[in-house]
Amino acid sequence: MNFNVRMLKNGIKRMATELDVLSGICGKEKMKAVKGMTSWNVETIRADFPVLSREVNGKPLVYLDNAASSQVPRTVIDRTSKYLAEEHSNIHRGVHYLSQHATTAYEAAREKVKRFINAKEAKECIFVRGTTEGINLVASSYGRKFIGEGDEILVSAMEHHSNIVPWQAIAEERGAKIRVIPMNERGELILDEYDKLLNARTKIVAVAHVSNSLGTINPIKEMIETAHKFGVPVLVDAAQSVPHFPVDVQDLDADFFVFSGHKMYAPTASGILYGKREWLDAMPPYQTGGGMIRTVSFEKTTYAPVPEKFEAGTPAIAAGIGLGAAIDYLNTIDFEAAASYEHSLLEYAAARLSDIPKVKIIGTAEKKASVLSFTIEDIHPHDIGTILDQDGIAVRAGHHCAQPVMQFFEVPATARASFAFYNTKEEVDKLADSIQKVIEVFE
Ligand code: C6P
Repeated sequence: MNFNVRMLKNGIKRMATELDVLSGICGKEKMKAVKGMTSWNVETIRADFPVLSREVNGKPLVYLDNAASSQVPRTVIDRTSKYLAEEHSNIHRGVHYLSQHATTAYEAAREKVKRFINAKEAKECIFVRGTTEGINLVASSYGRKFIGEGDEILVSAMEHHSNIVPWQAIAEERGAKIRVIPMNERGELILDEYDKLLNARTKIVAVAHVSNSLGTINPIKEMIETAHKFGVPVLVDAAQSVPHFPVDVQDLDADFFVFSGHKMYAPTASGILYGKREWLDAMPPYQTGGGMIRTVSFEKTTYAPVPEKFEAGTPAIAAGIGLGAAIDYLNTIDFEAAASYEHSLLEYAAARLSDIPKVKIIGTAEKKASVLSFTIEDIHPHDIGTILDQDGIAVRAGHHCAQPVMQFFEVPATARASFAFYNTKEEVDKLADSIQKVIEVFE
């Protein structure tokens, strides 16, 4: 096809889509959101994810539980299967062909992670099973070396339990104290209070990049800069940011940066703890055993350098290679455009749900990503989730492993829709219609 004719055809197609989506919608916010959605070819992207074409309860699946676990593209499924079918072997141990091949593939995945988050060295990227394991590693290892009696650990009011409980455990063990950065009614951290909490006793700040229960994007670059003025390192829980927009650990100057593969289109049991080399070198091992040693005798053991020091035992090899494939996949799409599309979708969903009487959105920060938590008067979120499920719509209902957030907003739980770049405006409309149905059932 002639290039100009093709451009013209694409332009007409785009205009038609735009007109189509604009029809039946009113309100400035909705119009703005819809406009942002039209330059992303969501149908092409959806075709990459096999599960999205299935039905649930006789209805097309509407998957809005991406904050819990995102779906996996065909390329990742194929790469993981290929490893299991043709390349499976233990790594870092064998001289034989398969072992060397698997080692190369696994280490190539580490290199991909390094480039994806812009770490200085691949050695700074430790493979872990997920965010929970990564935070436990830092809390335990950094904590045993650097946290003592009377020291303080700063966490925020909107943390996932995985970024609270490991710190409580080490605080109890070491005689340290947890201090909490408060938030306002919109679900935004109060930075003036944060500044006041930092002091000479503060030994680490542990904060979410994006809240899984509210969707708030925290100003972590600014928070890291402030902490560094006090010489305090910062751990960023990036479980909910890495899947949704590009990140750069050097630009953020994060000391530790942790995320899970299964929320970024990779298999479960894959995840990364990034740590600045100087911290990782200074920290003792977390788990000990095979793979993390240099020499062992009954008198004395010496440890391997990073990353091996923190990777005791046989790792989740297929999952690690799958994580590399997920990064390859993200590199084939325009991730900035994906983020902008997703944001428009979130704004559209917020506008649609705000129009429904009785629905209350929990978490109205100015800067948000992916997550829309809501309640419907006194209807229990589990009932909301169950009725939506009958329409093939998957949302999460509960406390989202963030009970302090529920306590702050004085709700037992919320329903939560969380979006990925493969979700559509039509799916948001189905969500809104189904919520209407929930209200009618309980009237
Ligand atoms: N949040 C959710 O539905 P793991 O389970 O280790 O992969 O990730 C734990 C975790 C840590 N921090 C944040 C901000 C998270 O969102 C999660 C996982 C899921 O919100 C499951 S509770």
